[in-house]
Amino acid sequence: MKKSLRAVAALLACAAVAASAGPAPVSAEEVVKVACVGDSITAGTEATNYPMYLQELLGDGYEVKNFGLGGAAVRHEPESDGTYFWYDSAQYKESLEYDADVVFVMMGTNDVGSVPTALKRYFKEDYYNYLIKPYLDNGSKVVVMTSPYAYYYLLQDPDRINTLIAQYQRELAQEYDLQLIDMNAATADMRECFPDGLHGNASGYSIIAQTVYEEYFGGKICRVRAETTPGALVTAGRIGIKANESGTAVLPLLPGEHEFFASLDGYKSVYGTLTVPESESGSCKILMGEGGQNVAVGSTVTASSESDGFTAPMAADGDTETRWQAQMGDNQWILFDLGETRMIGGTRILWEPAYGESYNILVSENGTDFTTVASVTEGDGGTDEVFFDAVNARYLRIDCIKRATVYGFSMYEVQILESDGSPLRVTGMDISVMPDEGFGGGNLTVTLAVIAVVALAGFIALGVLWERRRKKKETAK
Ligand SMILES: [Ca+2]
Repeated sequence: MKKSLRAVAALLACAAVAASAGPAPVSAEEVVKVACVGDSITAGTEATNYPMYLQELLGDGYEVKNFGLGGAAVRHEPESDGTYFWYDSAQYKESLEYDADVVFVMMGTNDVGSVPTALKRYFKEDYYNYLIKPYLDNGSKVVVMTSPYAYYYLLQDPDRINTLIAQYQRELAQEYDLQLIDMNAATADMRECFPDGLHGNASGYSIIAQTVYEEYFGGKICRVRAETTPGALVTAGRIGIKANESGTAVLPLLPGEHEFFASLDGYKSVYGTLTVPESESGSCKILMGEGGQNVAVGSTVTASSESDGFTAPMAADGDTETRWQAQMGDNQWILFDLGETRMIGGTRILWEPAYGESYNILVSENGTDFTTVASVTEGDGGTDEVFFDAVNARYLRIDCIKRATVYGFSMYEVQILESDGSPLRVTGMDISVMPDEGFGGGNLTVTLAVIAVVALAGFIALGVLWERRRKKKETAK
């Protein structure tokens, strides 16, 4: 970083830090050095780890370094060859030499294998004498963090981390008068953010970084309560939380705009922009009507052609292993007769690798006069979800126009999604989070019901754009 920029940033940092418990930079010319010490949970991966996100949050004026080492533990005991795995490690030495202003220590998860009597004997003592004291002697401030909530551990009962280890970590901070960040509490009830039970995904690590940012650096985090359907995955930026049994998902979010996506129950979803205000907490309500059930199974299915015994009804038998296959060639169709008129709002096509690049979806009430409700021109196979304005229809036909491969069009399954008139997918929504009186704050509540119907063309364009942006982001990490 250039010196002039650094000076300005450090001044700003000074102001931010002064209001919290953070350290004052030695001079305006210097950046605040932050060391993150810990095990594989701190190390993360190159693509995603919490120190990286913390750096992003703090910005210029701060330098955050990751000293995480997989397998590192608190216990100060030599291995059979006389070396100390963590205490002899390059990470530990470099973290001391780094001479940080503040050191965040999140260690202890790997000590869970120690028997309770041994843990009791060494945990706090070794933690202080060998892990913390050298940093304090260096003049660094040390912040102790409890281990993130453990949901699964291959060889151990994960609850021992959440009870025993976390308790020792809390006691340690208290006994030695060190600031504590209770990461265990901050990461409870978010199983989906810790896929292997211990390590975070982008969401989990973002939450860890945000917790440090909020609790130590005084950063502003708003807790957004989304009310939706139980089990729905609600995603804003990198944070993704599943709604609980009551349909509530609480997302810790930075103020500002976030790309928003909520998959409500596997059929219905919402894309949009979520605007989070500068308040402690707030809520948004994401409501979609009933509907979305697949009504195609058991319908009468015919097609322009079949081949090799892969018949048309196999595309709607409810079995994702069986499939319809047309004879080789473009311009084929498959027709579903639901037996009675239903209100439908979308289809989900599960393509076999021989997928269609372009196709139209048409509906009819009488089987003679068909109306095109959707056109897909750049299909990429896999699962295609195509939503349209709710329409009454007994028949649905897919006109397969152009193949993506030399083989005949082939579909494992076509799901026809029922609608109650409300859209199965809403996109381009602006969702505002408002301060919520009844939820953790003391402010006003405004909830927003998602009721907008978006034109089909708009959906396809935005939906595809959003997906692309997301993919681009993923690969850019
Ligand atoms: Ca099938």
